[in-house]
Amino acid sequence: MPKLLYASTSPYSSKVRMAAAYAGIAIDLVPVKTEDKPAELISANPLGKIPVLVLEDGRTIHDSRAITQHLNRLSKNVLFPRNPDKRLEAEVLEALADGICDCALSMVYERRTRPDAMVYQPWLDRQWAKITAALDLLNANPPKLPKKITAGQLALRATLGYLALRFGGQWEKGRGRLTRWAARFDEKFPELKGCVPG
Ligand SMILES: N[C@@H](CCC(=O)N[C@@H](CS)C(=O)NCC(=O)O)C(=O)O
Repeated sequence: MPKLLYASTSPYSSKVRMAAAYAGIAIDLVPVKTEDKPAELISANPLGKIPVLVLEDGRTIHDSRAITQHLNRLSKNVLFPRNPDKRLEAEVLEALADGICDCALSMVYERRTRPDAMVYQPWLDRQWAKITAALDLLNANPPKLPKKITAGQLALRATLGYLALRFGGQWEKGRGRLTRWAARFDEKFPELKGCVPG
């Protein structure tokens, strides 16, 4: 069985776990602490980032978007529609959701890795402005939640879970459509709730 090097708080790992579950692909979960730079992780991904999918034949796949594409091929297009326009829409939604996480993670690392006096507020503000703009766009036009969803919706659920975990109370105000979207997602796909960052 393929192994996923992951962390329960990692939004990209969360997306991939949801994608595997949604596509009905069994994976072994191997928790990893990136700060310890474990040899298994570094040999699988020299960037030392998770998630990484380790295939049975020893090949390794990163990053999370390469993994969702791989899972899509394995599942014969359960994660991305065949129709080119719809597929593009799903890929862009995944990229936007991941992009929000890139900004959020950059803020978390700025605070976590620098001494307090060296935390650079303009950098935090710049990242927060990007997150705000993306959330406003999504709140104005939340993606549909039909029975058959794509990796785009999975990515967005993972992202909102990460924001709730690290920025709880800071992003929800005025974004009721998006918070309701997450609640509706959990009602429709209760089997994926355990994959939300936490
Ligand atoms: N673009 C990558 C981002 C992966 C990423 O940044 N993962 C974080 C955890 S959420 C990580 O491994 N951080 C450790 C580090 O940067 O050293 C993806 O989509 O997989």
